[in-house]
This record gives sequence, structure tokens and C-alpha cells, in this order.
Amino acid sequence: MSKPKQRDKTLNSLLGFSFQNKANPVNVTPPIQAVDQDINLQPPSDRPGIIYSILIGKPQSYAEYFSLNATTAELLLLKPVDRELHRRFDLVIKAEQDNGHPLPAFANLQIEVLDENNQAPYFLETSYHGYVSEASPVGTTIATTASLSAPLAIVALDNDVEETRDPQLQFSLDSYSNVFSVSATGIRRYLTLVQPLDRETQDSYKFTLLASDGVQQSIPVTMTITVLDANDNTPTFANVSYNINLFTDMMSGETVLKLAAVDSDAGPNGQITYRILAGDQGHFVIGNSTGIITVAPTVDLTVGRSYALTVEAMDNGPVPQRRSSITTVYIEVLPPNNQSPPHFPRQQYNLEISEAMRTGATLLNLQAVDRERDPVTYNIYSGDSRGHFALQQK
Ligand SMILES: [Ca+2]
Ligand SMILES: [Ca+2]
Ligand SMILES: [Ca+2]
Ligand SMILES: [Ca+2]
Repeated sequence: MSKPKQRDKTLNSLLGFSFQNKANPVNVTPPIQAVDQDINLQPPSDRPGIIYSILIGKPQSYAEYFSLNATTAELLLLKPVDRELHRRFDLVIKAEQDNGHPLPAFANLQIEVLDENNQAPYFLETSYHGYVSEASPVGTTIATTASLSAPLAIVALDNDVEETRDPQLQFSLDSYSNVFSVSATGIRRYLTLVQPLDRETQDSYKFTLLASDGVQQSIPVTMTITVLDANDNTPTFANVSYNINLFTDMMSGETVLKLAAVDSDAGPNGQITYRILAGDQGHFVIGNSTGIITVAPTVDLTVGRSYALTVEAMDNGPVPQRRSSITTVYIEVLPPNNQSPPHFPRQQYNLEISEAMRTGATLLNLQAVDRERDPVTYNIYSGDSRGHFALQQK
């Protein structure tokens, strides 16, 4: 009989495993296995069997909980371990030959008792994108598409709980919890609106969601909520009315006034169409999209005529919800600009000056009036050939 060689005394220095449930047998990673290094020297039939046993352990009550199958090395759990009593067992396992020459080998087996709740919750998706209209009332469920046809379902699972059962997780938002809230129970959770939205103020919300099982937290998931536009703004003119003076030398097609109404809605809801509703007498037209009022083709403006145009600005929202407002443009036709010269309010001004008056002193303020409010320049036309007086332009 050949002499057994030196055995691997360490077997395995450490066998750790996770004790996750009350299943029996207990999984050991890596499996308990001793290797007889004589194996290659002996025919299989002559090989001695290996007998496994637990030599010692801490705490001593280990024997109430664990037994090791002597031939298969399968570790069995005899009864559930209360984690309040035991968090860990340290066993020493012995393997020896079954041939009268025991030559034992030893290994440490460390058993860690995990909590029943040892899995963190997790979201099925890494991010979610939801949609809601700014016209939605408080309590509306956030939708999964821009057509708002189906609600956005958020699913977080916890492997400590069967997939078909509500894992009863608590969800929390890192921000905007005053705007959105998560439904409180169920495998599928939904976001609802807590306060009214205004797309014109904020058209998108980004926040993170956490799921907690009371002990462990999920990896945060990114939520993006897009606020869809509703036609809730009316096109508005800056002024209730506009006063325009035209001159008879103005040509057909020339710009009288460019109107611009403001509508802060998006897309067609904010697109404006202009129309003259009344008062143009066929003499003025407006560009539907530009808001530019021009003199109509083949029209000659006559002095003294006046017009009061009612102009409407209407947005292009869905027909039943279109919004509009009006303004009035008053137009007066004046003689050609060059026929209306500036004039002084008085025909004549008189003043007396002392010979002691210092150079540069102001003697008189003259103010001419131009009907069209064109800029006026002043000159001394005659009467001061020696240049004693100067006119200062303001
Ligand atoms: Ca858990
Ligand atoms: Ca709004
Ligand atoms: Ca609008
Ligand atoms: Ca809007």
C-alpha cells in the first residue's frame, strides 16, 4: 500500500455563504469538498472514502441548527435561526479518510445570518418620462405619452417579496413633492398632480424618485415630466387704441402701422392671425400674419378723412378654444407733410436788455410748433448783421 502524501491541510481556508431564507439544505459557496491527493496513485475501487463532520463551532448551540452529511458534505439546517439571537456561526469542519488512516484536514465555515429584508428595492426602469397638460386639474394622473391616453405606471420591486405581491414600498421625491405625489400602494404606482401647472412658467419638471422598504433604499430613478400647452392665453395688443396721422402723399401699399399682439402659448395656440373687422372703408388692408396695415391698392387718400379701424388678433388654437381680442386704429388724413410748416405761437416777440448784461445770458426761449411733430431747426434770418445774438438749438 502506498504511503499517503502530505494532505492539503487547509481544505479551504474559508467557506462563506448567504443564509437568505429558511430553505433546507443550506447553500454553501464554494461547496464543501476535500481532495485526497492520493487519488492518482490508486485505482478508484481502492480509494478510501472521505468522512465529513463538524468538529467544533461557536456559538455552541450550532449543533441545534446545523448538521453535516458525513459522506456528501451537505450542510443541513435543522431549524430556523432567529437573527435576534444569532448573527453568525463559526464552525470548523473536518474531513478524514475512511481507511483507518484518518489524516484529517480542517476548514473554517463561517455562516452569516442575514435579515429577511436584505434586498434593496429597485425600479424596473432607469428613468421615466411623463406628460401632463397645463389645463389638467389637481388630481390628474400623469400620462405615459403626449396623447395622454394611458397613465404612466412606475414599478419598483423588492426581491424580499414575491413579485405578485405589493412590496409596500415608500416612494419619495427629491423635489417638486408639492407638485406631484406618488400613489401610496400597489405594485404599479402612479403620479398625480397636487397643484395646477402653468406651461408658460415652467414647461418641464425633473426630479428623482426613491423607493424604500423601510430599511433599504433603491437607486434613485430620474423622472421627467413634460407639461403640454393648453390654449390659455389670449393674444393681446399693447394699446387699447392707436392714433395715426397719414398724409395725402402716402402711396398705395405703404405701411401705415405694424400691429403686434402677444400670445405666450406654444405652437398654433400662440400663432396670431390679424383681421380688420370694420372701419377700413376699403382703404386699408392688413397682413394676416404680419399685422402690417397698408394703404389699399388704387386708393388716393383725401385730406380730412378719418377712419376708425377695428382690428382683431386671434390665435390658431383648436377652433372651439380660439381666443381673440381687438384694438382700434384711428387714422386721420392730413395735407402732404410739406404743406404744414412749423409756426411760432406769436407773430412778434419784444424784449428789452440792459447794456450791462453779460455775454452768453439767455434772453428769450423761442418754441415753434410743427403739426406733424417733425424736428424744427431755428435760424436768425435777418436783422443782426453784426452778429450780436446767437440762437442755441435744443
Ligand atoms: Ca427589501
Ligand atoms: Ca398657462
Ligand atoms: Ca393663445
Ligand atoms: Ca398655454
